Amino acid sequence: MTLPLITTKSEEIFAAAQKIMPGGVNSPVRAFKSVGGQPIVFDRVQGAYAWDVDGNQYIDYVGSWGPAICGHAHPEVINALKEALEKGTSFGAPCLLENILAEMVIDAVPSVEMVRFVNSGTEACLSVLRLMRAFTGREKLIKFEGCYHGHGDMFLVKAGSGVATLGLPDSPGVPKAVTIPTLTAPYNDLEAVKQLFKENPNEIAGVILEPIVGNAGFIPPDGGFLEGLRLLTRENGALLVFDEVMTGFRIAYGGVQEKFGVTPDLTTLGKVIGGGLPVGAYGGRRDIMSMVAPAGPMYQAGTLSGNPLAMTAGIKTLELLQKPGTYEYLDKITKKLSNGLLQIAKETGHAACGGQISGMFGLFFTSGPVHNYEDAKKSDLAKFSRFHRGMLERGIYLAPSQFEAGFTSLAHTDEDIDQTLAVAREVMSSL
Ligand code: KE4
Repeated sequence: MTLPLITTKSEEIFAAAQKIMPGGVNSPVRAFKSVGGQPIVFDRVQGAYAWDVDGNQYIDYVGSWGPAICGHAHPEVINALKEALEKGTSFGAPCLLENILAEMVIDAVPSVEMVRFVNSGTEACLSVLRLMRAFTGREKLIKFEGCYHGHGDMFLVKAGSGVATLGLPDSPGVPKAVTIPTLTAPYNDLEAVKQLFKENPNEIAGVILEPIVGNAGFIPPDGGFLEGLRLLTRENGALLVFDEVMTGFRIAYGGVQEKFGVTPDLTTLGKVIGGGLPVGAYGGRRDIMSMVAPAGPMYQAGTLSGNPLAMTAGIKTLELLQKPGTYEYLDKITKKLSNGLLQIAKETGHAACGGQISGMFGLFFTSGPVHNYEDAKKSDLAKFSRFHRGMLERGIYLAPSQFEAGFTSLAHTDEDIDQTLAVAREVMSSL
């Protein structure tokens, strides 16, 4: 990597993109609005690396926001897709591949006895909310400030991710009537949840949360928080929903619910289970899932749901993740990265906190601790932007927002981590 970073072609392509697509992107966070500067236009990815259209190579810690956990374009996934392509791209009819991936998800995720595939995490969360309401006959839901559950109207209340990045706590176009039943509490605050149940007796369908937050930056649950929510929801006849779109098959093969030993009633999934192709899923207790059409009255449908290509990529990805030592490896290299970044921040005089669990990590430029979104917002966002740009110019591609998490993969090597830490030391010394 030579400085200054040459991004001529990225600039040309992104300038043209802004004329024909809102903000030049198909998902807001990609526009680098939160960190500023020229977004990088990707040309190709492989393993732990990405190359932009100007030929610059990066060690990639976004991994398409989670799906690339086995490394980008894993040859076994690509070959499986090539084979599947010969049989067609979409059936719109039942196919064996759906059974296979469904069985794998049911075998892996403690809460899932039955599952429905959809085409995105947003669709999974929209559907699971409708199911929560259908099953309980109640309308209200509790979500947590800074948690992001896709762009469904009822969730865009103090959401995280791109909404937090863009400072749009309530997006225009969301009818007040739709968000009134959405109650919010600070993450890790059981007392606040207890109070909401007290103020809304028998009206709350359920509680939905990221069991480890990735959309307000990386924020793990405090000890007892998940267990407390399990108890509170049971006591109040409400459902507990883990949105594991980001954490599913990343924190452990069975997700946060396996690693932390707390089983929700329903779970949403996405990203990893599609191996990089569009996918989402919601699943849980059989008595609840049996309400979903056509087995039951709760309607939900999708043209490309369960399509053979996404199923194929998901099956192969989960097969790769089943190999012994997978999660130990992810934890080892990500711990080295996270601890290294924190140590370097300390040595170069920057207040910082953060951590990692398995292949998911985060770093805040604040002394912390960060227990919730309010704490996260105390970070030095300007310093994060300078850090992001400095790392980018030296070939390290981090998520372009303080309110995102970082992701490693099985393709990241010790040498990649060493290289990343060496660059981080150079950048932090100059911040
Ligand atoms: P999608 O609709 O983007 O597939 O999934 C929505 C979603 C739901 N739940 C959780 C916990 C999520 O993290 C997401 C999506 N994550 C973001 C990353 N912060 C996707 C990146 C983007 O919006 O471009």
